[in-house]
Amino acid sequence: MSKKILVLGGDGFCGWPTALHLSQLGNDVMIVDNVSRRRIDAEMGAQSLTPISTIDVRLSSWKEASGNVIRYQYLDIAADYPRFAALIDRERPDAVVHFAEQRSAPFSMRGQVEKRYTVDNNVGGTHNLMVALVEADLDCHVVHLGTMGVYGYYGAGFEIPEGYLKVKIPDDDDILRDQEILFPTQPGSVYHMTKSLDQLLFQYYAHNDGVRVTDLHQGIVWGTQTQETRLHPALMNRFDYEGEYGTVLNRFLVEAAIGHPLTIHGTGGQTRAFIHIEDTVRCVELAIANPPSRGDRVKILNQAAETLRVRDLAELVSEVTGATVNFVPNPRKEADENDLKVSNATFRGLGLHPILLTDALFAETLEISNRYADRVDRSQIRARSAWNRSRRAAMDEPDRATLEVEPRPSVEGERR
Ligand code: NAD
Ligand code: USQ
Repeated sequence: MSKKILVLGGDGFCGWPTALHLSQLGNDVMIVDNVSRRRIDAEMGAQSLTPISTIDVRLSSWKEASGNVIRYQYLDIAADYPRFAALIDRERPDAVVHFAEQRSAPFSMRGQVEKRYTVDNNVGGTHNLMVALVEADLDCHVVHLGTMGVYGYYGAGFEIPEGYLKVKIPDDDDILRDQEILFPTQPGSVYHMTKSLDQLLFQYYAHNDGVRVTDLHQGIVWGTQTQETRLHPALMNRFDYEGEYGTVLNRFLVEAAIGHPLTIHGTGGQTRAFIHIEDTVRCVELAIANPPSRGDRVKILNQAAETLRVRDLAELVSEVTGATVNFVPNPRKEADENDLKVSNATFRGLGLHPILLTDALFAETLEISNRYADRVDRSQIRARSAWNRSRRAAMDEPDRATLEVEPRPSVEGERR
């Protein structure tokens, strides 16, 4: 059944293809975005690897390609509460998909301005959404893009469940009582901390006001194109590769395309969860179709296809492209080596057969990296944000930062 859906942050990397997909399914979609992501690019002197059209051209091209209309509202959901609340009250959407946050961990660690902006923007925007829904007395399903990083990366030693942890707590008589609690968060950056804070806002408003919320704990998204963005050149999705917004696999592919050594932070023993952009879009569709009931606790789903170590990822890219590998001082305060096992039982149960790095779409992402290699600004490759003063000092040591080494020989059974 067709729904009215607001896509907050619908001009971004995940939001744009999601808005197209939801529109293609016959929903009435409105994008709400303040184009802050494009503004940050301009401030950094950076640009998407792929040429992206203005939002007006994107929307007219979508109408031309599909016959469908997506409406657009320019709005800062964190800074302009009165207009945001009025929009919610006027539109009365069935669902709101919330992508509209500052999503780069390195950008959030740049300095005091970026730390404060990230907290104000992300927590403020999420809270404004909750308040606006309650004030409008609207029974609307919120689907929020959270992150795997709220769980932390310090090796739980067991499969991370979907959001909640079953624990036994001794009562006054020392009898063990069963409880289920939010999985304790251990955020690794100011950005990841805002996602942990979002969780508490959702828990509160679901309990107090019956707001229906699904929080998707998503892994690192790779790839560029989806079925819908391939329909017209002006629908092309963005592709970040620079040191702040570029995520690890997309960066490695661009580095390979321009003959730059792959920049492994530290030992490369960090294990992370990954998902292709096509599956992000599909998961949001599945989440909207399977809302919690009013009064239910927040529904938390892990949105990840597979887990890999960073150095295994580098080895994979190196095998395919012949790229050399460079172990650079890690700008981040994070575990050098960690295990990561995550349950994605709910999405699999709903019929998701996730795309894996070994699938054909890896070749498409590599092809896009090569096609637009002449748009790469090499000065934007280096990661600049350091997590603390000692990481900054290690990064600034000139000869370590430029030392090139051969790829580490792979350890049998290490790839996950
Ligand atoms: P993005 O930066 O490309 O898109 C975010 C969009 O939100 C941008 O278009 C930006 O202009 C808009 N926005 C930000 N603040 C806003 C505000 N106050 N008002 C209105 N619009 C605002 O990021 P993305 O990669 O598409 O990520 C989208 C969401 O998914 C984020 O919340 C992110 O934390 C989450 N996520 C992303 C990844 C990933 O690998 N990209 C992985 C896990 C989770
Ligand atoms: N890394 C490298 N070399 C690089 C870039 C990154 O070794 O050139 C390492 C990082 O040190 C880190 C890992 O790769 O250990 C992942 O870094 P990333 O930048 O790809 O991803 P991250 O900062 O975790 O953030 C991204 C998105 C964020 C999302 C998150 C999902 O930017 O919005 O929430 O992935 S997750 O990691 O599962 O929390």
